[in-house]
Amino acid sequence: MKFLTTTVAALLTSASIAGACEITLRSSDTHPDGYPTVEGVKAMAEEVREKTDGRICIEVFASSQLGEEKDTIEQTQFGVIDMVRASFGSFNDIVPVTQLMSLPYLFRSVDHQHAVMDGPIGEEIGAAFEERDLVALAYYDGGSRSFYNSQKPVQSIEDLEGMKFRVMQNDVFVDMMDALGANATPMPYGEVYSSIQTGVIDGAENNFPSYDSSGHAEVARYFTLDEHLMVPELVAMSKVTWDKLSPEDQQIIREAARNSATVQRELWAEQERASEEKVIAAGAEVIRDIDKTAFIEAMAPVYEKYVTTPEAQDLVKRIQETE
Ligand code: GTR
Repeated sequence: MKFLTTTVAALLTSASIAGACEITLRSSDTHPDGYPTVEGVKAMAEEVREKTDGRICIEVFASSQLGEEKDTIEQTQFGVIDMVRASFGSFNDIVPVTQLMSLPYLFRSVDHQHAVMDGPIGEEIGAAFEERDLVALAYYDGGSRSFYNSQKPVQSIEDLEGMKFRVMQNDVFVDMMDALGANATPMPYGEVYSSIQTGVIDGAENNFPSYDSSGHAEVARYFTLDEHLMVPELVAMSKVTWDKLSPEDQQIIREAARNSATVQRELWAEQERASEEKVIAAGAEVIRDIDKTAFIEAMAPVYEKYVTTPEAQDLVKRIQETE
């Protein structure tokens, strides 16, 4: 009986807290609390809460609580989930232009990527999301991705031959592995740790913060810093949710999302360094002495396959020419 009373009291309390929020938006992220993307959306939530006097609350569900990335993107399209923070790589099947934005070695540096995403090209890409019932709110940093494996220190493309690597579930990354002579195993992020551990795959590829926070560094200690991908990350809102908001609230949300990108990018830079140091201290071997030019040249077939239409060629050219 006492248990019941306490439960009812707890329910009443949470109901009255929730009552302060007229609108509660659920936001999904695959990463855990403390990760820069999660903290970025929390900063956005805080600004939105302040500017709406607590009327609009954004609740961040971390650690894939609402599902794996691709599933949560679909649910966001349908308005089952209100917001999602995900890599462009997971949007490839839904928003075709993100395939081009996921091409290996397309971005030269973080500064180059910011110049592209924060300029007219970023606006253009944002509009493409809207056609798929998603409102692009902010571009976050995801650093550069490199290969890691449990077997041996990979120093060259030849070393990759025949090895099995998990990639995100999209065609560009499968073709990228083909171009390198390795085998791609597309699978959700949440399955990678056990797949490496049980030997289903030899390794995967990601940035230092993910390699660290996912625990992959524990099971795949050889990290080859080839930096083959720099994929933008996105905070998107469901168009279904967006259309229910007043123009004033939409404006507040847009601004808060933009401001949160600044927060996320600072946290990202710190986390990249911290994670690199942490995995090395824990025994990861980072292989830095590699011929990156060979990796870049090997990607030519991927560009040939995807950069075919005049529009695609023009976009890639404009990206490459952005200073
Ligand atoms: C991370 C990225 C996630 C997810 C993950 C993956 O770097 O932040 O959104 O895409 O990689 O490889 O699935």
